[in-house]
Amino acid sequence: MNALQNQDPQVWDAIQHEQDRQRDGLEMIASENYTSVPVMQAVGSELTNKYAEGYPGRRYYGGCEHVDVVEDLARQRARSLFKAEHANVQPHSGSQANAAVYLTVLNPGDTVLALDLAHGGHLTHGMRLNASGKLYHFVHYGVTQDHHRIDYDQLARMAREHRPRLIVAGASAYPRQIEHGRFAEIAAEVGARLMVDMAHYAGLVAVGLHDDPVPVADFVTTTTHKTLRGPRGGMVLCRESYAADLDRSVFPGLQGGPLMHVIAGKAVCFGEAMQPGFRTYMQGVLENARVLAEVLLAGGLRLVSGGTDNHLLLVDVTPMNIGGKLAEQALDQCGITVNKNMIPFDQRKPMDPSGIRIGTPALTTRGMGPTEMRSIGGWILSALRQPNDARVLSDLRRQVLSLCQHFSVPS
Ligand code: DSN
Repeated sequence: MNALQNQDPQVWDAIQHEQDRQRDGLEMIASENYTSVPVMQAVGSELTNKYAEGYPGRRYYGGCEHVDVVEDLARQRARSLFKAEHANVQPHSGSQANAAVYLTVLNPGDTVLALDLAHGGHLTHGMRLNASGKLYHFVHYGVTQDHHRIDYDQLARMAREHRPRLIVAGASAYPRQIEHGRFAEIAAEVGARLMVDMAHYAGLVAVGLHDDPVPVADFVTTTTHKTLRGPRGGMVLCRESYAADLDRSVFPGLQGGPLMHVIAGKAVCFGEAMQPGFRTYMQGVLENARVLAEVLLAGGLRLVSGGTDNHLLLVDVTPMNIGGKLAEQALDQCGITVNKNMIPFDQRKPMDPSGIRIGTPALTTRGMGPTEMRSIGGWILSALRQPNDARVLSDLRRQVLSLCQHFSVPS
């Protein structure tokens, strides 16, 4: 019996059950992944005990000599991985990273242009209940009705009309590559700054498989736990000219003590992403998403934008005469975890929208490839065709479990 099990069996049991769930099911939430054992060791280390307000060499606490080494490693590796002039690795999350950029360049009430949440954007890109939407005046561009690609003409028109101080690119449910150069041209034309939130596709950017925002954006924000496969956390990259202001916005502007154990995990993650195997992994993620798209399309489902060129698919499930809520529930019963999701121009409600979002990063980490994607695509189709048939779903659950037994998870 270990210390946690002995002292607090309730928490221990919940962790065991979550380990089982992650091992025995197919994790297809596009923003999730399995981080490595070394990253988990860093996050579970004694660095959690240390207060280190400030930055390496300029702390408000004694005893920071070792955490300084860790934060310097994380910053250097982040700069080198993304060829960025400056990195701040302290944001606790992607939301904090975005808030730090807003605090750096905006005053309350300033106008910001960002992608509509219902077209694939994010809460922190100006949703009315989010702090971003309450503090700043967000206006939203969308995707085209016919091809579901970002409407760059609308973006340019709105930029000229609203003269935003900041334009935000990046998305959490957009299955295509984002053309950052077009954003940069529009931002330059209207005198706006450009922030790219690359949280979803940072892993692809790191290995050159996605258009790179770093050379053209004033600020690039990301989480470290999605395609990058690191610990749960955030980061901001920017030009040297913004570095001092940005650092002040993170601390003391938004946060107190940084999570040094998580920053250690980020350092390990960036080191892993520099290894050649990480590019192979990201190629596998793309290939798996493409294969899955083919299978689902052939089975009669509609895909937003007709397919994918990144790690995720946005699937319109209404051709099966069901909504996203039932689709998510039926797949859950088979051990396939996805999330219901609005699709552009959705006629249904957010809690029961027309779509589901499916991603391949986590399954690719387990070593699954096109053969497994073909099986899984077939199972998804069966579940969505018969979402209320308990016998069909439990038979699919057995097949999912049997597949999972051949692919381990880091633990
Ligand atoms: N919640 C994340 C996602 O699922 O895309 C974004 O923060």
